[in-house]
Amino acid sequence: MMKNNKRTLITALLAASFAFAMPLSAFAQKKIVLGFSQIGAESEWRTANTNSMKTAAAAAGIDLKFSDAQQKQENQIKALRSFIAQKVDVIALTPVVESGWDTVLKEIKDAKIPLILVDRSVDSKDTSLYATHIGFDFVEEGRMAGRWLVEKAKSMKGDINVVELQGTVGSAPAIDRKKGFEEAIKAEPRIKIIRSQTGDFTRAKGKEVMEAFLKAEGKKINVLYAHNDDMGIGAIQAIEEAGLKPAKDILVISVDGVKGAFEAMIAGKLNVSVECSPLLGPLVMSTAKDIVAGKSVPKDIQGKDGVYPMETAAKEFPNRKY
Ligand code: GYE
Repeated sequence: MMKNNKRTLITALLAASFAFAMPLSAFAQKKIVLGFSQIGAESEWRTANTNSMKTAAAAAGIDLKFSDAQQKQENQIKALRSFIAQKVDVIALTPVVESGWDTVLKEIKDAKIPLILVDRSVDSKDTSLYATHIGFDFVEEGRMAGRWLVEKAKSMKGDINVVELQGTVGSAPAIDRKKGFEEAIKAEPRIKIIRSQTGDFTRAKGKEVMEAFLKAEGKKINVLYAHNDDMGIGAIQAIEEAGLKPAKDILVISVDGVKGAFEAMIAGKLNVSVECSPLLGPLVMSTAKDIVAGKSVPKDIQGKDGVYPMETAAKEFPNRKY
């Protein structure tokens, strides 16, 4: 009798553990679906960032639904609503501009889909609208660019006139890189920003706006500060076409640290690039997995920054991954 009871108990336990194990293993095998609203393909940085996201998703076994917004916030909002309708597991958003997200972010929250902000951030007061922001301190990047110039100014005479190529109007990196640079150059009153305009983070626009700067100010310009390398590289062409020497007649400072910038530094045409690594993919994927697994993640995760002056470019070039 005792024996029989024991056997029944063991059989019941076995059956129960199978019943639990089956759906658990089925769950473990279910791929995480991640909807990613990317800005577009405005720069070398952005292309490297998209590649990093796609490669890392594949390596992590995450099903990435990629949407390119062609620089338009309205396209991003549409993509986000479609991710909600598809009931994706996690949403990643790189917001083209800082403002105007509260309504759609609230919709994501109401749908109980965790949101990861990637690279750029939003100005929403309610930080419960997103799980985390994986990005950079753009203000500090601007400061690094400014500090480089303040140091350089020690070997320069007279007024130092700067023209500035801003990134996309209303975007976090444009607002913050301007702010940080202005803050740092206060240390040297001879440094003055004489013109500042957007070049939309693209080479073509950077060149076009630099041509206009040169037309208006000519030889008065001592320094160009571009919020990204692409605009800096476009502007270098404009400087050369105007018969001037970039990095000599006009110092050139830009941000990103992309391959094109390293090539320009090695060619002696760009003085310094502040690094802002676009290779965020692996961090985004591991964070998405942690969130789905119910682990708590930090509210702000920092990517890699640094300063690369032209003198270090040739030595660093073989180590560059983007
Ligand atoms: O610097 C620029 C890109 O948001 C940090 O966007 C990014 C910026 C990057 O277009 O090249």
